[in-house]
Amino acid sequence: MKIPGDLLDTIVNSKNVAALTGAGVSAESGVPTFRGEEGLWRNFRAEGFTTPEELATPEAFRRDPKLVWEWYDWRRTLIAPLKPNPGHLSLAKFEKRLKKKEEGRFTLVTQNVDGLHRLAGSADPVEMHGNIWFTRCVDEGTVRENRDAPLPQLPPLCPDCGAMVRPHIVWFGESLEPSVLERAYKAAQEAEVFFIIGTSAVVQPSASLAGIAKDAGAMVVEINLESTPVTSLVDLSLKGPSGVILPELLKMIESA
Ligand code: BJW
Repeated sequence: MKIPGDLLDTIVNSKNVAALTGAGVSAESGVPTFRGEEGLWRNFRAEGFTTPEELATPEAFRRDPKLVWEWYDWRRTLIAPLKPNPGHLSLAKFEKRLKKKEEGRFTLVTQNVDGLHRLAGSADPVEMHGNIWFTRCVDEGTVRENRDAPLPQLPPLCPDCGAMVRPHIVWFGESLEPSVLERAYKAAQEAEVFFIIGTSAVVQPSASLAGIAKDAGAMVVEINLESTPVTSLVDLSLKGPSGVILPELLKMIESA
């Protein structure tokens, strides 16, 4: 992997770094991505269900909560035994390294709901789309961790009030939590270097973060197997699997 010297210097010397990750970062752990040939969307469609875009909505949940929960229960059971890969682990190491610098800051923003960044050691990831291991009571809004996979009862019920709970996830058409959005925007606006890794960069508002970082003066680095709508704006595009590129990049940073 070749990185122009001046760009590597910027990465090595910066004190404030942010990264936005997507499903591609977890692909090498065995978590299916959403779009593309082997993506969750296409395979689910192939099963003859309603389109997943329609399924991952509050309307679908109101119409058929059991069907929506069956999908989540299947995904939770698939993800439960999976481990962070070298991509997740390198991001956690990069964060620790940066935080040792005086005033060093690293913000990990993720669209992933699988929780693998936390397992890898990332301290406080900004989970833009929620977390598949948490449920939310539809009546009281209470959020609880729930690691049962498979779940004993579908749909699961709130242990306090007996109402249904839903996955603590942001579906299409729903607003992101304001505090989460604020942290993500702040990270993009203040970063000296902004990484965008393993995302197709089509879902808003996450996809806009790279442009916000760029407009605020950051150097933007994309890591992906393929080009995306943001490739044309980035300063450096590293093509390949994040589980290979990120450890290599970390090695280059450490030996610079
Ligand atoms: C590798 C790799 C390897 C593979 N190494 N790389 C403005 C304009 C247009 C539309 C909108 C807009 N604002 C809002 C919208 C509507 C909508 C939206 O964006 N729609 C677009 C699809 C057009 N957004 C919303 O509804 C959001 N809410 C919102 O903005 O509220 C206000 C509002 C509402 C309505 C109108 C206007 C304003 C909420 C979005 C929530 C998205 N939730 C989902 C599903 C959650 C359910 C669940 O997980 O169970 O989150 S969608 C799905 O996509 C999931 C993901 O987090 C998200 C992003 O996917 P990601 O991570 O990019 O995955 P893939 O599969 O797409 O890409 C994988 C990439 O990895 C590929 O590029 C591969 O090449 C790469 N890759 N292996 C490196 N080893």
